[in-house]
Amino acid sequence: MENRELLFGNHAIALGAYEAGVTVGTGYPGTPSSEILEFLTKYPGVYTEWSVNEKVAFEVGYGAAISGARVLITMKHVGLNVAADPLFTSSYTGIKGGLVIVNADDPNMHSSQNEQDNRHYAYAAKVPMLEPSDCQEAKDFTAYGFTLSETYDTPVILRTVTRLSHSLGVVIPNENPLRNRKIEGFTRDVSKYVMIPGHARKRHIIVEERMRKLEEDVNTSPLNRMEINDTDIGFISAGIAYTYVKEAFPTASVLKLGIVHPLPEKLIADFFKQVKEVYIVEELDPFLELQIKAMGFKTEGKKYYPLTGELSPDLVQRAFIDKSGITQKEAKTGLKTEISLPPRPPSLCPGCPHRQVFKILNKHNITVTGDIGCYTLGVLPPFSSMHTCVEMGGSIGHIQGIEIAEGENYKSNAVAVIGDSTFIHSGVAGLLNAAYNKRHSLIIVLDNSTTAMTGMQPNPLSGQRINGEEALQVDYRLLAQACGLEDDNIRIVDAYKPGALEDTILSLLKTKKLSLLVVQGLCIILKKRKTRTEKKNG
Ligand SMILES: Cc1ncc(C[n+]2csc(CCOP(=O)(O)OP(=O)(O)O)c2C)c(N)n1
Repeated sequence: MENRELLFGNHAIALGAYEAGVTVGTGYPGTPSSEILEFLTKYPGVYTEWSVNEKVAFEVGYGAAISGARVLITMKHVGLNVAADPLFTSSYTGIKGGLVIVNADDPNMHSSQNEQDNRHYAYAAKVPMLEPSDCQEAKDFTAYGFTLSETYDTPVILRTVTRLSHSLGVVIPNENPLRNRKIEGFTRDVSKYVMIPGHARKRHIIVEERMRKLEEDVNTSPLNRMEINDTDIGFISAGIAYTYVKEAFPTASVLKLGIVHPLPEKLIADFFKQVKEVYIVEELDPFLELQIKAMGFKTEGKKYYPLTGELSPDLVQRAFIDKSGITQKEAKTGLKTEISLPPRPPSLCPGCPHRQVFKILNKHNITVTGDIGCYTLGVLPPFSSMHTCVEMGGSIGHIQGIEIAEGENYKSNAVAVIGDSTFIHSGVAGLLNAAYNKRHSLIIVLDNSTTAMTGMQPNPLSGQRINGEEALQVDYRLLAQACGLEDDNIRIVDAYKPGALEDTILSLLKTKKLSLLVVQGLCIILKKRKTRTEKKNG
């Protein structure tokens, strides 16, 4: 009997990478992608790192790939916005060792600020995108991604979603993982890797040729398959939505797309020839639908179900019940996957070191430009002390903009609030910008020594690497001094000393000078974990 394992989608992705000979994994945490790199770290012979942000993760991974290593880069969907710049041009240069970028979308925003559909990135950057439907495919498609990447000399995106990343499924591991691949190292090739306009124009032509070839080849790829059953009704679907279609309409025909970019036009035409009525089922944007309609096929999709949130087997069944030949009665006795749970609004943990700061900011009616992390919950009562929150690192830019727009009338009772991981991710550039452009705001870093929101990953302010080894711990004071802040306007205070904290906030605001206040207090969950471990170890 084959060896079988019950794995999370994210674990299956890590295993797929390991089996395909990956020796380098980089990324930045973000739900639902974070565990992939943590699982990968446990495999022997793989270097992994939490990079300071997704753009750097991409660049480090790219450097390793053009040196011949097989590389996995992981991030959540908004992370790809941060890494979009190198993504687009790496599509021009190509790679050498296989490069797979795992992009984790979060339909329904279980833990995200938006629910953008990142299939558009594959289209726009002209790179192939694979979309697995279950845990076995998560492993197999990841491994296949490296072959595809090397065959076509292109980065490949593997798209997962929360429902897959965080689901458990049976996975059959490969008994003969491809380890000990020879890594040639970097070979200079200026016209390929140096994208000055003269080189890039030529590379763009290569990219378009590559896309034409891929468009042809995907028609016969085993990742795209037709399941012909009842030919009165059929669905085109991919990823997790495919599993909903199968549950909702087990007897319908389905064209299952494992490669969502580029689309297999000939295969699609063949499906339309065999099936009378074809509908498209996909979460978020009508990405497949618009392209398939543009190919000239008569079909519908989003007309029958929402553009927002997640789908479910019930929702898909309700959308197409009239057309399917299934009776309402049969449907009612069939699926019941939607359970309404009582709402459980999140809140800052009892004992969280961030609570005091928000209490003080609320007491003094201070305007707060906010950022992303656990501390975003400062927006909720009883604190009600966050007034902007858009993207990681945004708070420091927002406060500068408010100051500029208000000019002479700047109330100067505004502060930017940002977590330690977020500060390192993209806040430092904002601080430097504020110093350079002579701003006067107070920036408060809520330092709990971890990236709490995404599951306690270390960062350069917590002094540890992904594998637990000790690492550099950035010195706030030296950093702020290097950006040009005056020593008196750089303060580090204990989060659990509310009196000193309040005095410092008010006195720094009074100086009307650019100031950095670091509020330090270990994340309460991490503190409890540490105490437990210490007790266990005697
Ligand atoms: C571009 C981007 N990458 C990743 C994330 C996921 N994410 C949300 S908050 C956060 C960091 C939180 O850490 P920190 O700033 O230290 O605040 P804490 O949660 O510890 O209070 C991350 C990585 C995101 N929202 N956007």
